[in-house]
Amino acid sequence: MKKYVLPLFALGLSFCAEKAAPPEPILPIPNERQIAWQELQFYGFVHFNMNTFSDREWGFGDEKPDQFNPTALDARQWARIAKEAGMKGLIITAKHHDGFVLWPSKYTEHSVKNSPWREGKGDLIQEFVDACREYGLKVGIYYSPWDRNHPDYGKPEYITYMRNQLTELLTNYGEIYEVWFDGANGGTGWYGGANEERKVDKFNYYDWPTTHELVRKLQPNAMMFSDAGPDVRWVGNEDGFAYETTWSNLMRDSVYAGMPDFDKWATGQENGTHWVPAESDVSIRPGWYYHTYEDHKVKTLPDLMEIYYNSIGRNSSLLINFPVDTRGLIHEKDEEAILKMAAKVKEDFAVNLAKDASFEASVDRGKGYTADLLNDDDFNSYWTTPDGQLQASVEVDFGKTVSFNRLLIQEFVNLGQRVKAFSLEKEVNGSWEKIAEGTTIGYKRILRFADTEAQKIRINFLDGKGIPVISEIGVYSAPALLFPPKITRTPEGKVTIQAAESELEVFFTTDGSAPKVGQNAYSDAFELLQPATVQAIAVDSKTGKTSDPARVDFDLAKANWKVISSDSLAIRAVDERANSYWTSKTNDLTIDLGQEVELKGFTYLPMQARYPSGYIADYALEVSGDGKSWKRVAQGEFSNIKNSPIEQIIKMDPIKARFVRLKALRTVDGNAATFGEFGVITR
Ligand code: FUL
Repeated sequence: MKKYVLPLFALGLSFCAEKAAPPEPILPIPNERQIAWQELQFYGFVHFNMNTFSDREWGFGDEKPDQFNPTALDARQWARIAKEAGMKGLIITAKHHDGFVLWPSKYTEHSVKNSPWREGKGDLIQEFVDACREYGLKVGIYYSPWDRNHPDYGKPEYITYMRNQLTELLTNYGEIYEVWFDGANGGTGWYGGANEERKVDKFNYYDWPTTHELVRKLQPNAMMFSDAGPDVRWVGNEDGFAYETTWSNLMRDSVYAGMPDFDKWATGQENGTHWVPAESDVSIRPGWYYHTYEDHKVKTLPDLMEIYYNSIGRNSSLLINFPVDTRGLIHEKDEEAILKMAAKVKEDFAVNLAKDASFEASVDRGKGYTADLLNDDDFNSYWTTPDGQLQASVEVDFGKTVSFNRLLIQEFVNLGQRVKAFSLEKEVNGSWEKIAEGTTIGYKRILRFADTEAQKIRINFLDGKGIPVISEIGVYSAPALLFPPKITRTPEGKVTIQAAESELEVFFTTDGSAPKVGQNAYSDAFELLQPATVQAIAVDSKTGKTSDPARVDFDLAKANWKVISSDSLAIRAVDERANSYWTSKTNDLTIDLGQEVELKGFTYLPMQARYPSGYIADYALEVSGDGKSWKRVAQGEFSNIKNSPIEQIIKMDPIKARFVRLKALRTVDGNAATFGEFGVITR
């Protein structure tokens, strides 16, 4: 607070003054359940179920309970890691799209009760709940409405089945904080042996209002998640990123789970009728389920920090997934990654430079709503302006010059989300210079910008749905992160390793061993035609800091490949550039590998451009020795490719081939097939 020498009578007056009337809320506002939930911010997902053992992302429904057999399952390990990472709860996949259930449900045989795990006497939901309670974590349940195992899926009987199972889950395991209804539903499946496609009317089939009522009755405090809420909504991507403009308001009556074009709604709407805040979900690896071949694709610290700032820093909660492995444990690498992230978040927000600064507003609403409440660490106290005063600014004087690169703002959203535009300025020789700006704030907004120095800053509230009502303002100086270098290879086989900044040194290996400081320094691009693993670290010799290692598993270089097509652009499918792609009018890609190879699989990267089209959903791979007679050697589905367009890795029995052809049997949207990048696996 600014220190004034006040005449005694003025002090007396200000002590007697009544607290001013609070501002009117602007609807919609969060209810009590949502207010309690919004404080959680960060919690975890556990994807562990049949897919863990079938090595899939989406099971077809024809898997057998005896495949489910973790060797060292320990839910306490999951809870310990989540707790150490600062998560407030965990959500488990009680039933995924393949229909297998992790508890001994009365209503199905497709359950742990018929698996070898704990000799069929286990109840994984119970073990999970016990572990979470021991570590003080809240318990959440993921339940897939789509069920590719159940014979009745698509018929009214299935809805009764679903409600019976939800009743078991929401009655027998104590307090549940979030019930997660996945939006993916309807399509091909085993369905009790029918092996067919079942389309459902996503708006009407589930009769959601009745199911919601049931959940409310059994668990009045549970938040219900789906693409469209009712309590918390999907952020519209599986990257863990909310948007520059993110409203918690949503036209809830016109959105529903699994609707087409959901992306349009993902940012929320300024004039949304209901309070449905966003939740950003993302896996710590490319896939949601565990695959050994992703052991070296665990997100790096810079990846995870990007996710943190783009979710929690953009008015969203963050749900990070652990793909628990076949032992039944969170993999060591995933543990290491999440704990590094937790430590970095702590480091970035270790000192609030505004804690002892003085705050002065251009205007305030009077006693009880003054600017000194902006750094009192109490979300429930706030600064606001008189009615009608939409524009205002707050000056922060640090008392001395400080260096900073983060601004954290919280809006008191319990009275509705308001701010539409704000900016941050610093004082330079008596005039104001803009540093950063933003649109929405919401529960929490964090702006990042380059290191800058000032004694005084000013936050300007420029536009809003009503007067600004602000709980907290914090200023931080986050230490710089050392990014792992980028490893790339041209189709001709030239490998380049590039550090994020030129003054960093790079050390690398190509023999599978870990790179070490001082050994094998990188200077120039080198040739690598055969399959090999390249790993590299960046080192800052001034500070002695070392980055996480970067790693790329290269297969055969594409130097002698020929794409067989009359379209000259087809080369883009094998140009080793993730951002280029080719649209195939014939829905296939044919390649002459230039030599006979022993093929052990292939990779397909869907196009990565902003507006996706023609992702392959169902594929076939054919091979040939002469380019004339062909043999189909693999066929299947790229599960979840629509929401998670990551590189698809398909392994198969070894086969000799000189020519390969990847065919799209179906694309996600029915458009001509697109190819971001195609590769072969020969090792
Ligand atoms: C998606 C599912 O299809 C994925 O398999 C995963 O469970 C993810 C969290 O939601 O819609």
